[in-house]
Amino acid sequence: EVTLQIDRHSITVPVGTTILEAATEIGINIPTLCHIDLKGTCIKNNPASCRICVVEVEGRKNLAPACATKCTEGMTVRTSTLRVMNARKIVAELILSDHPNDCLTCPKSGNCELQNLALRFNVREMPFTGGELSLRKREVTSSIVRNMDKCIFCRRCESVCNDVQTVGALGAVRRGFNTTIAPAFDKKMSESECTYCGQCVAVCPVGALTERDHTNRLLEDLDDPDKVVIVQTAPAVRVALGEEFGLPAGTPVTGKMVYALRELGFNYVFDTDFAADLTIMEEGTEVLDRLTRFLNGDKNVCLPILTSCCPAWVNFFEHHFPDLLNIPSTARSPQQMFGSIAKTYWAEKMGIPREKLVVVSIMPCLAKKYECDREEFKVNGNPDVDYSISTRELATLIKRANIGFNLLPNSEFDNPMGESTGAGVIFGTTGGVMEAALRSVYEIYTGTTLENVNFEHVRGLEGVRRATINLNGFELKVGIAHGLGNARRLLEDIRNGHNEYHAIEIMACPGGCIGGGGQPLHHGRADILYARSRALYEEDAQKPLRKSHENPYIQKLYEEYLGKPLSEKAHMLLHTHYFN
Ligand code: HC0
Ligand code: SF4
Repeated sequence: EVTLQIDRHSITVPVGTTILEAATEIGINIPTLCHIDLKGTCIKNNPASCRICVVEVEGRKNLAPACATKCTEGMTVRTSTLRVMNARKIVAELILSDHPNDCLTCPKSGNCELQNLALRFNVREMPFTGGELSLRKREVTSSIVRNMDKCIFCRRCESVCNDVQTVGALGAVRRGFNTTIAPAFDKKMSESECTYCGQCVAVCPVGALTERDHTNRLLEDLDDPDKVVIVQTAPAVRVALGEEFGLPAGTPVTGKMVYALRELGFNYVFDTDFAADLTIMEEGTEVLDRLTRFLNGDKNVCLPILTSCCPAWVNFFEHHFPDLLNIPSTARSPQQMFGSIAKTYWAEKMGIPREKLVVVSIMPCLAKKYECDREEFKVNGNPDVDYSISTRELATLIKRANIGFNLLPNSEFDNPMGESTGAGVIFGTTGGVMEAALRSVYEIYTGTTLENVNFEHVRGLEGVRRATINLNGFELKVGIAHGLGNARRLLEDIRNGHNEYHAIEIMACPGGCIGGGGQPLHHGRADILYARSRALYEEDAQKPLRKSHENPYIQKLYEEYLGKPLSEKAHMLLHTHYFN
């Protein structure tokens, strides 16, 4: 341990602690820009390049970056002398000298870390402007918008794309004034190996990386009297949306959200969690099917089975593991199952022609925008899910429509596609899909009632987790990975024949969907992810039904329409195939 003085406080910290970490512990809020470190997850970037966090260390001539300077015994640190404040302000002014001055119309306005710093440092003039501005590429993909003029070279996106996700779609190309962050050879993102996980957007401090915005398109559809516009909301949205209205992270706002969606003008408000229950029926049956064949000595059965509900993960294995395409479950994601059922079963029941029906999804995810645009999820060019809106986009719509969110009463989802069990709710956090599957697989396989539905071993934010479940003497081994880097390690083991699992859940985003690229920005705070995850487990615990196969509307859907899981009709509507 070392003891040091920071401003007027004395503090003792373990050896290796940085000045920034020590200061944070005693409530001193040193500003940062390039630095990000979500403790307890793998999201980290610390190039110590922006120099916004400089402090004075007694006995040293130069100012020191707090993010990269380790505390030493007897050190005296000053975080807010005039010299320090002026240095920070000059750094901000220099960054602004090569940054477009269009804050008013920037999609990041109000949420931009550079803008916030300019405000905090009282920047009132731009002393270094007037020179040339670097002109860099803009690109609009199905999910992500790149406006590299706004890039400040913090390298956060590069760190998450390369180190956390191991996708390698973003890096520095060209030199000097012409440097930009882009796919290799300055190719388009849409032509690169980008999975659209959106983690680059989640960490970008400025407006260089943002989401493809569909809010205007939605407002036009809602205004069109010839269209029936219905919505499905993903599990992770309800525990994060409140943050956009000043509520603490992890405040469940399900009822207010449903009410707000009705106010916006949706004709029916449904729940993706219903389709999550449906996914468990199909995927769980696939698990049971492969296990039974395995136990009967079938040498050709593919194990482990991998979940397939995260489109960035699907994109990742299609690009990087084309030799393993027969391992993942063929089940479509809940978003796509919902769209497919809505535009067949439900539309037929309601007598609504397909071309009049608009299915919108509210997702914590940017890859979902890409997913609903995939050709295999369209019928004669008409998509099962027309488009997807992020949690952040929904918040802006609610604000634009003058809806006083915090004062709204609760409203219930419509039926039949609004009813879900607790199993569907926990899909939104890492480990939740596996836990939901285990609840059903256990009961169906053993024929006995599961007394305790909480599989604590698969919960938490550890990068890779494993658990063994006793099914009437058979030891079912399951694994969970979140973050594509962790997924890659598991897949490489499988490819090399070192597999210990029967089933694996993979979600691309650290934390699962609660940490998705379309969520309210966490600005580097891991406690926000923990709070959202906890809230989902609490919502699950309060549900009267907690096992997908007990959802009465799912049972009815099979009786009236699909027959049974993995039936021919279920295959046609609820399953897919993969491409490389
Ligand atoms: Fe997710 Fe989903 S849990 S991927 O993160 O499986 O986006 O929230 O909607 O589809 O249900 C996202 C979240 C979903 C889907 C569900 C799954
Ligand atoms: Fe989207 Fe969830 Fe996958 Fe992230 S983990 S890419 S939010 S589906």
